[in-house]
Amino acid sequence: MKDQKILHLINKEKTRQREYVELIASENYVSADVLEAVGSILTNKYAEGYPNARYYGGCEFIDQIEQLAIDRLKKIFNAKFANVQSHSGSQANQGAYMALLNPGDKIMGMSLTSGGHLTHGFKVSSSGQFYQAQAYEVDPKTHELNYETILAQALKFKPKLIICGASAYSRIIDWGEFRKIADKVGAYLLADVAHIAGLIVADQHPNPLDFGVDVVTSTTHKTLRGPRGGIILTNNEELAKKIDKAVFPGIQGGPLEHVIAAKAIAFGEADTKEFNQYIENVCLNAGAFANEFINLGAKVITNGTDNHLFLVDVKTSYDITGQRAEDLLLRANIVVNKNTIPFDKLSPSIASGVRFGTPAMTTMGWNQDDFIKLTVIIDKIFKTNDNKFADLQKGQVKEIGKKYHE
Ligand code: DSN
Repeated sequence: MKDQKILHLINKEKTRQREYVELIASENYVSADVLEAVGSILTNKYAEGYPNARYYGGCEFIDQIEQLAIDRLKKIFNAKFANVQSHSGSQANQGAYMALLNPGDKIMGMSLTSGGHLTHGFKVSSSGQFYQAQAYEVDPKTHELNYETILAQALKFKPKLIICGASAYSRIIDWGEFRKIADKVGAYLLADVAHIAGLIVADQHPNPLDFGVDVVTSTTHKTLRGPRGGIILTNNEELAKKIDKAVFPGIQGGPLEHVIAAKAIAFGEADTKEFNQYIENVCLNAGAFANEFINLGAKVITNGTDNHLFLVDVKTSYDITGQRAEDLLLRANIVVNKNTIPFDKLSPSIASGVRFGTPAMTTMGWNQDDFIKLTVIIDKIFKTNDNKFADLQKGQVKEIGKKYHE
């Protein structure tokens, strides 16, 4: 690379990614093939439109690449229709909303503090500004979804769209219950499976398409372990046509075909026994990780996890904020994100919780034993709440991951 400034920074980031323990639940390490496709000459090509119906010449090979991505995605999700052009998960949601709604329509999604996403109707997001949004919460006692109270709220609010799916919810989502609620109020149902897409593909979480969910959106870079990007799926032909129109030309121009090629590769990788085993390990590791926190006396939201992530209430458990916890762990080469917990009194920029996830370190080969050892160190760091002590834990943290770097 000729640009020495950028090269220098990329190399610094490469070292950071190798030396830090990555526990951000939405991050992962992609394969060399995915990386190669993202950095390929496909980035040179404009291809507005869809395979065999483009607004630019010379799309012969691009068409085949995008069609492969579509076909592979349909196969792994057992879906009838797929759009692979969304640049991100947020744009997948934006595209799906444009296909299903008119400005001003009512939508209902999970609140940010209960574990929902900004694009599920939060006030600062376009989803909260273009549509009349009302948030549902998790149950105040169990912190799990309470389908009865969501139904009662939906009957009152009468949304045109109900959004299910989350960014920080550690339990199985019952798509069937959501379908019943949507049917009772005559609403469309959208499942945003960005976090659990890999689990669905590997049969570790039910597939919303098996329960009649109208539209499924996702990112491709979390548990699915592909490049950064978005996708939209449906089994409804009419909706599929509307979705294609909404994505292009509705909200996007030229698709990122280098990213679409990388998506195709990741979908192929996800269609293997090795990927199923990987996802099983991701979930086993998360279970062991959460249980060790509980054994050490910490408060884990919902008292455990069914998936790849969980939240620790660090305010109640250790009398520190999520921000302080994040800062302390960074000193020990551990990367997490502070996260609000259900009914959090602190703002998202300080937060009372930390979100822990296992997808990235499981890709690096970590097992349950490694996560248990790490929990003991994290627990001590939080209990001690001292910068110097946190700094000193770096060596022990490195020791756990050492065998995977040799
Ligand atoms: N999806 C969010 C996360 O879980 O990190 C980012 O938007």
